[in-house]
Amino acid sequence: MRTISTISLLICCLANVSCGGGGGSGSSPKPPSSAAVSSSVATTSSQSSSPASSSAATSSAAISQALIKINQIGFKPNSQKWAVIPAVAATTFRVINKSDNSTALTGNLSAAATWVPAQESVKLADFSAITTAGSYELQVDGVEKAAEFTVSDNAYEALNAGAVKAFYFNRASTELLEAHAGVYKRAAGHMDDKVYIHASAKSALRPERSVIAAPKGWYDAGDYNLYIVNSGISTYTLLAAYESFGDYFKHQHLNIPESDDDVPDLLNEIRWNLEWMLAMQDPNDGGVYHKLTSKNFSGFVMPASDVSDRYVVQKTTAAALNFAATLAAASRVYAEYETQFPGFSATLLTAAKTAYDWAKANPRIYYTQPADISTGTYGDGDVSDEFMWAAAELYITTKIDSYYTDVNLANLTPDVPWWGGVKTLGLFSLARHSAELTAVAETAIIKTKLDNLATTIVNKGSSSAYGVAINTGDFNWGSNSGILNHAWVLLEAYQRDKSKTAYLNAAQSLLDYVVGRNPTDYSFVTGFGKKTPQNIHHRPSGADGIPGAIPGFLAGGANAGQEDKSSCSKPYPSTLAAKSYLDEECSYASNEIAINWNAPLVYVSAALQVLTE
Ligand code: 9MR
Repeated sequence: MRTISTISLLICCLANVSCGGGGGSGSSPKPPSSAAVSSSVATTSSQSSSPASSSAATSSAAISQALIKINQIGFKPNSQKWAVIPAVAATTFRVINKSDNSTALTGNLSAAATWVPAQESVKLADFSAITTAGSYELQVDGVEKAAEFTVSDNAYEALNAGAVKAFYFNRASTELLEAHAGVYKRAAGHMDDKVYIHASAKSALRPERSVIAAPKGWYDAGDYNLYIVNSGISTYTLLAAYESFGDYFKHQHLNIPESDDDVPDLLNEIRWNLEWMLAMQDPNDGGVYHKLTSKNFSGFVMPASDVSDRYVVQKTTAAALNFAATLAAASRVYAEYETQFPGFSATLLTAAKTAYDWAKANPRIYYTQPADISTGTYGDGDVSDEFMWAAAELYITTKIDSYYTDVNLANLTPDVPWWGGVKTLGLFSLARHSAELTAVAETAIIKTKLDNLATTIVNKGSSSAYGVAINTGDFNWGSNSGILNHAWVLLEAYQRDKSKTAYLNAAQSLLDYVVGRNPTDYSFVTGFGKKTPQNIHHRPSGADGIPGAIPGFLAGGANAGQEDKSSCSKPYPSTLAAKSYLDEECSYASNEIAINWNAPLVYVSAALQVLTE
């Protein structure tokens, strides 16, 4: 899109420097373990600050070297602001304004409580009363290091732009020019203009080893393959962000090749992937191939050096339905841009409908990994949720009531979405569009179902010593995305009822977790925060010869499964769930990146930027 507003932040991102503030913090509905958290804002700016490190009154033996856990990006003036403090003896904290060393706030800490996923005893500091833009330091006697944080009106704009730009960095079939990619420029690879039909995907009109073209799209993750199931949820998540915060995205400039057109850059970026998705449909029957892949994962080489043959593999029901849902949603979004992309919206809708019809005629074709293929599977033996999602999106876009009937709302028990569980995505869309639906839509029930899920999440956080709505069971492969998907639920529900500030605050806490308020001390977004992943399991980041990681990518995060531990020469630092994170390239189970992990980061960072007023 044609504006030049955020170039400076992109320079910062392209240079792979820390784009966030110092340390930040968190927020949440209520301090979980104590009613004792209270604070008072200083009335004058002349009070002197205490030393940033140890208080003179505290003996060195009692000083904790553990860090204060805090959002490292910063806060908006009206964000709730929380930090997790090691359980030292102190019962109070203070906030120093760095501009003049004055004490801006003093407050009480909550009582110590143990956070089970990390077996840490901690206290919480609530410094939400700091509502003036600036740079601050949070100090607690007995904690060696103070924590820095910033407050600003545009707290999450750079993070959000970086998270979207990561999709550009993961584009297949194209050269990345220095003008857009800076030091991360690279030669084109995976043109995918000659892709073989794998034996598992053969049909009369497309026999085994016949050739199709299916270029573009985003690499799924740290590998160079593309999978429809995961592409679908990722693309929908970005579309949902656009549907929710279109005015915000209309003003975002990402410096991507299409930035000079008059289409929002987010939609330019999404279109790159939609074009690939369209090519993954067999025009002869409407079925959709599950993935486009090499037979095995490539080595850690740049795209241009991976010249292995590429295949489309097996048509599946899950792929057809993910495709149908995503393209139906995209059709209504791109209808706004008919002048720029003539016929695109209609093409998307036709493709969505034929894929859905194929799925209804082939309702139980599950992915089976062929013996000669070893890349990711995204296998799913239950596609009832995919049917609900696709039906919901087709209904919203076409207003044809029979699609609504297919949703079967009575059977939809919402849960936090992930690539294998997508029914709640349909609920999100129905709730977002409830004002435009036909008479058959049970809008009150839709809203209640969403509300109930959001309430469950808030309650989950209310007893957490870290003040976050996650527990030991949430630390699985890609946990950071699950954590942000919890926030996404809360933020969809909040937009439907803005009196529910507990939803917004619980979502803030979840973002805080991902960008620093967690036991690892990492902000899990490359290049954004004080301590960020350097060695992500991402082929271009590993092979480009440039130290550190390409910016804007969310690492998978702590994963109690530690499925990769035998592949890594370095051990995980702990067996505890929330500490099972290893910033090593070998750690595909905790330190890979993926498009479906970045997508909720885009949604949540935009939401907190826009909705925190
Ligand atoms: O995100 C996927 C995770 O839920 C699974 O547990 C894991 C193992 O099957 O696979 C993850 O997806 C990977 C995909 O199969 C291939 N590209 C990289 C993805 C992220 O690790």
